[in-house]
Amino acid sequence: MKQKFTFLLIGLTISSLLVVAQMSPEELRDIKRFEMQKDAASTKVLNVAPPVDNTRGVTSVGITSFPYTEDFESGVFPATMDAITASQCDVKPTAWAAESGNYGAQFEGGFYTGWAAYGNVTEAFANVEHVSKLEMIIEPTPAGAGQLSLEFDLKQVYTYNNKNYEWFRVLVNGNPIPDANGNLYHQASTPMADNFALVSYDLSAYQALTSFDLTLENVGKYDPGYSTAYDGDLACVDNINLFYALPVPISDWSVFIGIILIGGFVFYRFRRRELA
Ligand SMILES: [Ca+2]
Repeated sequence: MKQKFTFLLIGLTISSLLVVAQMSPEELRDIKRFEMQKDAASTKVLNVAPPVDNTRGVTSVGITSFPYTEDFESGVFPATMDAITASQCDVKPTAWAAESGNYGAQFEGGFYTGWAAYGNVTEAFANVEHVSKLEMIIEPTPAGAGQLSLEFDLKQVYTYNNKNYEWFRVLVNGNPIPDANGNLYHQASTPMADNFALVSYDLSAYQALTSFDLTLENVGKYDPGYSTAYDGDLACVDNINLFYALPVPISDWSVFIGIILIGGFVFYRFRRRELA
């Protein structure tokens, strides 16, 4: 029994040392500062123990009417969205996450507990403590005219110059789907200087289904209160739009081709006159 306990103690010590070995000197300094702040009952203490809920969202009201838009301006999540958080993360409407208006949805990390070094998206989302989600149930039947599409504005930030501290993706029925550019996940390209960008998803492969789950999912290491030097490991989402995209009508194409032809003709006449 005593021997087992010793092995357990050695195992725990080695795993703690491994976690510490992965951190930058700056990060280690902030851990110390955070502990001191906590002792001094600082106002910057982060959400140490939000409610744990890792189950699929089943309480949200199905989205049946399109276009469906959500700009988070009511300051609370609508009945059509389930916010699901684990122990070291959160997702909530905040002013900081707004692309426009007063609110956007802010996905964030927490404390370093449970975080390891992640080299790819699968490893990162295998984390169980830092993953937060917004889940929707889409009921497209009967399908409208055009291709069911999803768009929203996305901005991400990360801490300690480590872009692998923050990852974001979209899933249908639990499977990651690519955006219009083929990206199965998103990461910021700078720690804090990225702007909001519009991301688009083609959902037409699912529009014949009676219903499907649509999930916006984030995994991030730290929350915004952790370090004064960084904004946190966050994904900010605003202006969600679920709609049926119509193909460009043929009449519009003929106008476009007509402009090119006439433009070419005018240029030809101009050149001829110039050469004459
Ligand atoms: Ca907004």
